[in-house]
Order: sequence, then structure tokens, then C-alpha cells
Amino acid sequence: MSIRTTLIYPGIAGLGFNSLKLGMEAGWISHGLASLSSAAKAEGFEVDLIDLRALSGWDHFRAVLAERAPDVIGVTMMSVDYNPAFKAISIAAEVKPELVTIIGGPHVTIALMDSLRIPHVDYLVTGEGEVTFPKLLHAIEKGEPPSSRVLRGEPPDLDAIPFTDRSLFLDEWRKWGYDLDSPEVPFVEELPPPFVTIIAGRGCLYHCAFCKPGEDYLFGKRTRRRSVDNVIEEIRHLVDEYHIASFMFHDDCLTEDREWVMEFTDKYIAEGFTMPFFCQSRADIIVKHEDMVERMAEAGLKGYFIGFESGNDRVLKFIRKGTTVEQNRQAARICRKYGISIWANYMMGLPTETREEVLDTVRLMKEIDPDYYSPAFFTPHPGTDLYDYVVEHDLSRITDYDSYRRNPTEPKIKGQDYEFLKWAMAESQRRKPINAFRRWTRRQWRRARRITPAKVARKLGLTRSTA
Ligand code: B12
Repeated sequence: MSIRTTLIYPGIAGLGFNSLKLGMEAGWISHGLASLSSAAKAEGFEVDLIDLRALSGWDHFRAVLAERAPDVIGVTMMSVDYNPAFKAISIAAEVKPELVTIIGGPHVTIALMDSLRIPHVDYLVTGEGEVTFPKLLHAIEKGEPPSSRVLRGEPPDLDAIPFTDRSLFLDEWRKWGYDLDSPEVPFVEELPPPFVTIIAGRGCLYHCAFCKPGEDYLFGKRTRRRSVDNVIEEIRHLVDEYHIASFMFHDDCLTEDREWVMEFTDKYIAEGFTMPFFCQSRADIIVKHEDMVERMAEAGLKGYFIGFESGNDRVLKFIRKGTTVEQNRQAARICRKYGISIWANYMMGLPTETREEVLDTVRLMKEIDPDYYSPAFFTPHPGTDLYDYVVEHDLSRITDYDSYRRNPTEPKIKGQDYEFLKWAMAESQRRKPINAFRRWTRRQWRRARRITPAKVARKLGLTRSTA
């Protein structure tokens, strides 16, 4: 009989236990684990999941693990997941001392020395796991485990690996009584349920100092994208299997490759898909490729996540964003022109950032008037150049892994006045009355546009359902 593996998703640092479906952080699958699951199942292994977000507490975890009694556990970790991952691994070692523990994910890859200190870990896999994880399971099963504890994951051919195993999460969530009207939790009104997240590629060619080089260690310096046909095939599968009505791309920057996007939109339209979708982009790309923006809007794009980051050019340079304030403004105008909602990512409280520079960002947000505000207190993430800068200059106020998150809960950087930043963050989101009125009008218009003759026909069962 083949060995049994339980994958563990420890993402409770923010919202805690019993948090499933409380928003994107607790309502989305981990593609990393779901992809490992597909790869291992394709090799004949039995794989299930324990998602800490669905459980009531550590006693519950202990009981579920004891009942499942797997031979192997595989734990994923971002830096912010360190504490719950550490605790889950310790409990697992008590419950079944002979089980084999494998860890992987961004933190293991980016902060290997730190991860090596976690007790009871048998193997650490850095980089991508689809090829290496099943190989390791085979070796364990045969009783011929590798001599090295650290294994560098072999990057897979993204078209050759099976699609993300969503059932890993959905079956587990259902087990705990979660009613799933949507595979993943929708988060904006433009994207109705059933909603899913998908990934068309890995990596990012830009060099933002708050992200790089960490992500290069994970996925390599070049972006690897699935073929358009492979992505379209997955979307077809998602329509057939889950009747998805909308989706979002998780790719760091889907619009990085204009040719890919143009081919995708052509084929998406040719397939007859009409589901609305969101993706991440950049201000400079939007300005440079307005034709692509228009084409995406025709295909169903309803919103861009844009990292505006700052309303000040010196700050944009300091963080190596590669964009300018003027491009931020123009990108917002282009989005409006094509009816694309704006999810604005921006940060405050960077090292060296002055009050006046923060106020520039407040002013920019008032000017852009995004549909969705996503502000952050700058947080130095291990593995990035800005993290190293903060350590070198002794600027960090982070004392625990739980604080490696951008949500403004506590001070992160020495020398910043967080009372002022809290005010600035609130002020940046205060709409001018005229903007509030414009937004109200846009929403009414969006809602009205949602009822189309094609959709009415589909609702009445007169055509094939894609929405
Ligand atoms: C989607 C996403 C999210 C989503 C969903 C997260 C989720 N459930 O997975 C949301 C929006 C909720 C989110 C939240 C956060 N995220 Co996020 N997120 C991403 C993003 C864009 C894609 C993740 C993904 O699916 N990647 C594709 C999959 C295939 O890759 P993967 O998960 O890394 O898994 C592969 C390998 O790592 C490895 N692997 C992973 N686990 C394991 C386990 C084993 C046993 C093995 C063998 C191998 C292995 O194999 C996998 C397959 O190849 C990444 C950037 C990126 N491009 O990856 C950032 C990223 C992972 N997030 C990051 C951060 C910082 C956060 C937040 C802390 C942000 C914040 N709020 O401050 C929160 C933390 C949430 C929490 N746990 O509490 C950082 C992590 C950096 C770090 N040092 O840990 C990243 C890398 C972005 C960045 N460059 O800064 N995030």
C-alpha cells in the first residue's frame, strides 16, 4: 500500500482558527499545496489536507491528525506562517513520532538557515515542488530516502503538470460543514460567485526592492508562463466542473507579456467565454499598451490590481518600482476610459520617507479615486533588498514572525510616526463628495450592464452556460 500524505496549510497568523470564508486571506486555496497534491496524486499517492483555518484550535488539530495518522506531512510556509507551522510540526511529532516531515514554500526557500532550525523536520524543499515532492515520496516509500535534508526543487514544465487540485481544499472545507456556493470567496462586486483564482505563470521580470530578489529564488529570474491553450483548457474545465461565473489571475504581473495577453484574449473570446476577471498590472504597462487594455476590457477584464505604491517620484525610485507618478495618473485615466475598476495598492512608512512624501501619496489617491483602496504600512519581508536595508540600518521594529504582514496593525519601522501614518492612511481613503457621486454612478452603470440579453438567455437555459 502506498504511503499516505497529509498536506498542512498553516495560514492562521492573521485571522486565526475558525476563520474560513472570512475574506480573501481565509477564503482562497493555496495553489502551492493544491499543485503539489495534483503532482503527487498523478504518481499514485494518497494525499489529503488539514487546513488550520477550518479547525477550532490546536486540540482539534491534534485530534484530526491522530485520526488520519499519515506517514508523511508536507507543510507550506510564508514567513508570516512561521509560528503556526512550527507549532503544527511540533504537535505532529508528538502525535506520531515516526512520521516524516517535509517543509517547503516561500519562507523555506528565502530563509533556509532560519527554517533549518525548526525541530522535527526531515526534509526541506526549496523552490518549486511538483517534480521533487513526488520523487521524495517515492524514495521514502522505497525505504531509500535521500541523504541530504535540503533538496532544491526542480522547476516543472508548467504545461506538463496537472491542473491545480482544487478538490484538496474544497473536500476538506466541506468536511467541516462549510457551505460552498463558490469554490473561493469572491471579494469585489464585479466578480460574482462561483469564483476561483487561477495562475497562468510564475515569476516576475521587474525588480521592486520590497519583493526582490526573494521571488527569484522561488521561481527563477525569468517569468515562465503556461501556454495560452493550457490556461484556456483549465478555464473550460472550471466552467464545466464548478460553473464559474468569474475569476482572478494571481500572477504577479499578467500583463508583462503583451503578446501572451493578446493571444489569450483572442482565444478567450473565440471560446465564447464571457466571465469577468481581474488581474495584476503596472502603471507603466497600462500607459505603454493602451491597445492591450482595451482588448482585455473587451474580453471581460473588470479590474486591475495596480501597485501605485507612492505619489512621490523619489520614493518610487527608492523602492525600484520603475514607474513614475505621472504614469500612475495616466494609468488611472486609461482604466476609467475602458470601464476597468482600480484596486490600488500603495504603501506608507517606508524607510527614508518623509511626511511630505506620504502626503503626496494621500493627494495621489484623492486624484486617482480608486474603486478599492489597499493601503499598507510598509513591511520588510525577509529575502528582499529592502529587508536587508532595514536590518543594515537597524530600522526594524518587527519582533515576531506574526508581524510579517502589511496590514496596518503595529509599527514596523523605526523613525516613522505611526499616529501620523494612521491618519494619512484614513485620509487617503476619504473620498471627495464629487468622487463619491461619480463612484455611485459607475456602480449603477456596472450593475445595469450586468443584465444582458445573452445572460438572460443563459439563465433561461437557452444557451450553454459560461456565466
Ligand atoms: C496569491 C498570493 C496570496 C493570496 C493567497 C495566499 C495563499 N493562500 O496561497 C493572499 C492574498 C491571501 C496572500 C496573502 C499574503 N501574502 Co501572498 N502571495 C500570493 C502570490 C501572489 C501567489 C502565491 C501562489 O499561489 N504562487 C504559486 C504557487 C504555485 O507557488 P507557491 O505557493 O510558492 O508553492 C510552490 C513552492 O513554494 C513549493 N512549495 C510550497 N509549499 C510547499 C510545501 C512542501 C512540503 C514542498 C515540498 C514544496 C512547497 O512548491 C509549490 C509548487 O511549486 C505570491 C507571489 C507568487 N508569485 O508566488 C505572494 C506571496 C507568497 N505572498 C507574500 C506575502 C508577504 C503575503 C502576506 C503576508 C501579505 C500581507 N498581507 O502582508 C499575506 C499572508 C497571508 C497569510 N498566510 O496569513 C509573499 C511571501 C514572502 C515571504 N517571505 O514569505 C509572496 C511571495 C509575495 C512577495 N513576493 O512578497 N497572498
